[in-house]
Amino acid sequence: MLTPQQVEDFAHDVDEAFLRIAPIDKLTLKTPFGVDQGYLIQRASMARRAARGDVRIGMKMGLTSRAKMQQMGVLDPIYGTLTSAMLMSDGGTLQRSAHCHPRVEPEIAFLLGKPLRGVVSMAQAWAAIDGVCAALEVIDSRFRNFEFTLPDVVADNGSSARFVLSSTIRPRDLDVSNLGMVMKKNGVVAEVGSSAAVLDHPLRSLVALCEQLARVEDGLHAGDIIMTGGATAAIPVQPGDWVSVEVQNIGRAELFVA
Ligand code: 0L1
Ligand code: MG
Repeated sequence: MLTPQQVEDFAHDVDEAFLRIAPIDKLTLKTPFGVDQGYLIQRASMARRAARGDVRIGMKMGLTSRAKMQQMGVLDPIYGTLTSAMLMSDGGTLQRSAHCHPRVEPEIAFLLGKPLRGVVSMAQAWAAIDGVCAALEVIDSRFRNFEFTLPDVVADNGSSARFVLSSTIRPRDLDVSNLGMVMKKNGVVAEVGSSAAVLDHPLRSLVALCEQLARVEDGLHAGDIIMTGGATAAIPVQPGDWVSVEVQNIGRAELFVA
């Protein structure tokens, strides 16, 4: 169990690594701690960003694919906060030098039209969604070589860095359970997957997020953007790269790396 001072110190360490773009050793090397303590550190480090004017605009889910869960030896996905500074415009430019070692993964994002709290059914979760987008998430661990334990990556806000959304579609009868997803780098197919890779159905990611937030008496707000999790492996990017995602029946989003 960490003391409040240790939580603050770790939040400072991870925030400094973020600000200085200087990866650090995983926090648990210094003092081991559990996932719940990781969320306390996450909360404290995001409070530092909020104090600098960065505004919460939604939540991300991570480790939602079986491949990533097996790799980390976990049964549950993790969550992090999305802020205004992370949102890129579609076709926008990612500055490589502003990140430690960015990787990009294809996702489906939801826009909430209504708040969601507690244990909700898939039907209730779907009814709260106003829009669906194709999305790219840029992940960028603040830990050296992406080496971390589960509590570390939770403390680091799920390696979140930036994200880009396609235009929104609102079809009530869209089935998002098994949509083809193609991520291209420089016009060449880099990864192919299905939305089914996200907990078998991306809506389950939203339901799981509500359950996890309920444990800390938190919930989702109308207007929140929810990134449901990577459908394929994340790919590293370098200056000059151009990455796009196309999601069947939804749309396309892209970013450039400078
Ligand atoms: O969005 C994600 O699934 C990333 C979760 C953290 C693990 C990683 O950095 O690969
Ligand atoms: Mg992701």
